Amino acid sequence: MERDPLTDIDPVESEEWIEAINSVIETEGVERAQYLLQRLSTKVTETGAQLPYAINTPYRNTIPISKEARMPGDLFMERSIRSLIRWNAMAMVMRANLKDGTLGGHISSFQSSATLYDVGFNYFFRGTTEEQLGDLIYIQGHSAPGIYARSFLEGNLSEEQLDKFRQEVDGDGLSSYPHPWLMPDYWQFPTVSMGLGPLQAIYQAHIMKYLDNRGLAGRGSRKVWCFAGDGEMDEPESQGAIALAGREKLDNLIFVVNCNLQRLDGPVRGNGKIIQELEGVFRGAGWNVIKVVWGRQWDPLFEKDKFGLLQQRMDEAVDGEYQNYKSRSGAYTREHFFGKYPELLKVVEDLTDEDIFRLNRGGHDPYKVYAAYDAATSHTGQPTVILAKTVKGYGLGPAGEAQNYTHSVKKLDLEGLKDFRDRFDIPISDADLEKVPYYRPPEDSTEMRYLKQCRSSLGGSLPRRKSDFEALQIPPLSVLESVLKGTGDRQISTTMAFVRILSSLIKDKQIGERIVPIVPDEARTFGMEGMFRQLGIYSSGGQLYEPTDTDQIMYYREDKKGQVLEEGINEGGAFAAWLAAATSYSNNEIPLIPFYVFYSMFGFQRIGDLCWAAGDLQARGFLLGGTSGRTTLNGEGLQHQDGHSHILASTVPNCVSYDPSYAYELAVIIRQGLQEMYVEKLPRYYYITIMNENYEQPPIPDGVEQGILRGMYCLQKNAVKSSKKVVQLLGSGTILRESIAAAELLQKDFGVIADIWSVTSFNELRREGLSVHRWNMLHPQEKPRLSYVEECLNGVSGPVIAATDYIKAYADQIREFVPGLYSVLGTDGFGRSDTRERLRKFFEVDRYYITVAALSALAQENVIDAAQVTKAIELYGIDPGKPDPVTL
Ligand SMILES: Cc1ncc(C[n+]2csc(CCOP(=O)(O)OP(=O)(O)O)c2C)c(N)n1
Ligand SMILES: [Mg+2]
Repeated sequence: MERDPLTDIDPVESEEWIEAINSVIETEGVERAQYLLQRLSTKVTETGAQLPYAINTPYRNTIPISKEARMPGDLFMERSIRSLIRWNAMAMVMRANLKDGTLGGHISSFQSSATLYDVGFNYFFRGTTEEQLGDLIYIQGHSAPGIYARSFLEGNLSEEQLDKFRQEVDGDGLSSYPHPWLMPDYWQFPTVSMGLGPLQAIYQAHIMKYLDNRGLAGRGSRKVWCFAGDGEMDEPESQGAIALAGREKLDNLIFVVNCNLQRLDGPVRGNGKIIQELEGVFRGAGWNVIKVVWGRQWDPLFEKDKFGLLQQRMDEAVDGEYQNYKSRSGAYTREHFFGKYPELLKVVEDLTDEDIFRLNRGGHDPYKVYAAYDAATSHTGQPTVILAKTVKGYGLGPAGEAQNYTHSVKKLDLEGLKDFRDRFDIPISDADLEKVPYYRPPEDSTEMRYLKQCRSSLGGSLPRRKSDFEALQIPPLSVLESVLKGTGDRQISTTMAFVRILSSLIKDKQIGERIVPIVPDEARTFGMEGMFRQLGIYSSGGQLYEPTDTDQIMYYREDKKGQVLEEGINEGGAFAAWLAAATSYSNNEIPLIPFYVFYSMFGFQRIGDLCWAAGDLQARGFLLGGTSGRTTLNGEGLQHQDGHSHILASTVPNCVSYDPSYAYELAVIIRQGLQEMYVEKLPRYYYITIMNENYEQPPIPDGVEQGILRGMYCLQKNAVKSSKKVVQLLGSGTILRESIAAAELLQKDFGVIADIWSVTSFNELRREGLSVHRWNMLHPQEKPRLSYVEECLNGVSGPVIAATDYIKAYADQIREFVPGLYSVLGTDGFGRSDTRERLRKFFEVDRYYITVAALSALAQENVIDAAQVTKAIELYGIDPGKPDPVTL
């Protein structure tokens, strides 16, 4: 017997065990072997022993050769097509940078993942047909050139379009990364902000199951494919929701992690192994893990590896070393990888250094990738992650293959181009090489026919995005009559009004079932728990236990057909669920109306990047920022009291935002949102803040609807022509009620008359004003137009004083459009817990401060004497030496 180089104290005994298990496999099958191992491992763990293989397997392919599904197509044909895609992808980046060295772009990422995409496009990714809706594919953002290059070969993009890569200003260029906003008929998912793709993909698959269970599913069974980088997996967003996918058994979801071992600056895990780490993490989260580490060339070496020495060497080498084997040479690999053990050197003694260099990685071997995809698509009961090992900058040779700098390579020199051309057999002559021409074989060539055949049998070219959808039938405003008519003496909050509005809409025959209420463990905070029983909480497993509150009317009812999405304490995930529902009009061809209700402080601030992606995605739906306002959410404290989400919302160009005071305003805004998004199909989404302060909700006054929607309207017109001491008070959110109280003080204590305006949206007022002023600037000789703010305030007299529960910048936005003196009160500074009254005094937005601000403005305009202001300060007990709250 040969010497076993592994540290084995009793090789004979080891051999007996292996023979025994072999005989079980041969006579009784693998399942029996699995059972016995299970029993054995249970036995061993009784002693307290830790079994590492429960979570990690050796560093090799998960699918053994004997179980690999065989790729049916023409390997050589596919290689030559893939080579052309590689070339054109590289050429488009290079040409963009030859034209203007500042345009950027990436070559190396796609070169590492070309085979991963290609096998998918050739065999697995289904397009939309009469019978089925297409698969949904999240593409790694900076691999976009490779996807364009395929579209070019397939005849869907022209050379002129490729030449406009990253030149998007004219509107006809190809966007730098996948951006549905810029290429609405092509890209489906914005992915380039690392981590958002994986998170969105998980919730996309989740919402597809939800629709399935509710009987709203579209045609056919579909898969969500998510391509991600190994570096990208470090984002908390990438891994943050994988447990949900495992728990929910999302077998419609496949992750493909391109493990090229590198990120932008250097190795992902130089001192460890990213594939092994991810294997453990995903397996622990309940995923089916398929490692595709080694390509076919290694198979014969494994056969020669009697004692697992090759495996041991593979297991012990770290990623930093693996990177070296590909950035250096075959000779280097022989010496440093195989050379560690003389027995291993023997295994490769018949191979030349070139042969050793060509020992390929799994992610570059179409056979191995095919087998993995085949296994993933037929796996049931679990999501699958494919961990494919590749080489970053594959094929670039010394110009960048596996080099630390390769992420930023944007061009090759002439030698590099020649090498690349020769390596991939691109039919371009030396003379033409310098221009880096695109290459597309003639239409009737076998390659082109093969390529087109592949796609037509899978339902057509991808990516493709559907923008249009069937408009919904939205009920008239009168269905919200109960909210519009006011509450009389009863005091309720706008949050309670919202719940009433939502209940009415859910009862509507046309749109009721399309409404998707989403909460991140906050339903009770918002008084929405009535929906638990009424609509049911979605649970793919139904309810396997009797809830403790079954005897209550509003018990915690989980249901397979539940309509409410209760996503737990997980604002990012709940928002991603909202995104999937808000884009269902496109991705599932079923418009949904999601209402995501959350603590407003944990909205835009917490998950701003997803809110930005929502704009790119043309999401349609409602975000409700609950318990909003710096002083309205009394109690809680600094990290709860939101005084700036509106400013953040205003940065998303197609997010329409409102801070209404009254229930009827809320009703009008929601009705308009439904009309704009689902009837007029405007690509926008709504952010509305709602509050928890109870007060009497007045009935809707006549003729205010347009004003509510445009951003302000006159609530009380008190001044008459003969009035001298007049001010205009603007209030938003519940602070409007302080403005109303200030008007009374002004009149009673100082004989000043105030008109009162309810401002529902300083953001919308600013947008409109800016667009009007822009028009005026560009049309100097035409009659200037008036902004809506000017329209409202031009004819009125007196200074204008605005007060809000948001930072001053919120109300300050309209300064440019306010004629005359404008002063703004807001809640700048860190929040803190106290009563509303004390908080409003602290932040200087209460009725007394509004009164003082109004008098101060009148004094500045010499309408009253400054002594009147001093009198007010004394009368209301204001301390002029009080520190500025922004400093506290
Ligand atoms: C949130 C975020 N941070 C940083 C970047 C910049 N960035 C783009 S690609 C990249 C490296 C990606 O590495 P990896 O995920 O391993 O992908 P590879 O190119 O290696 O396939 C970085 C840091 C980004 N796009 N998004
Ligand atoms: Mg990488």
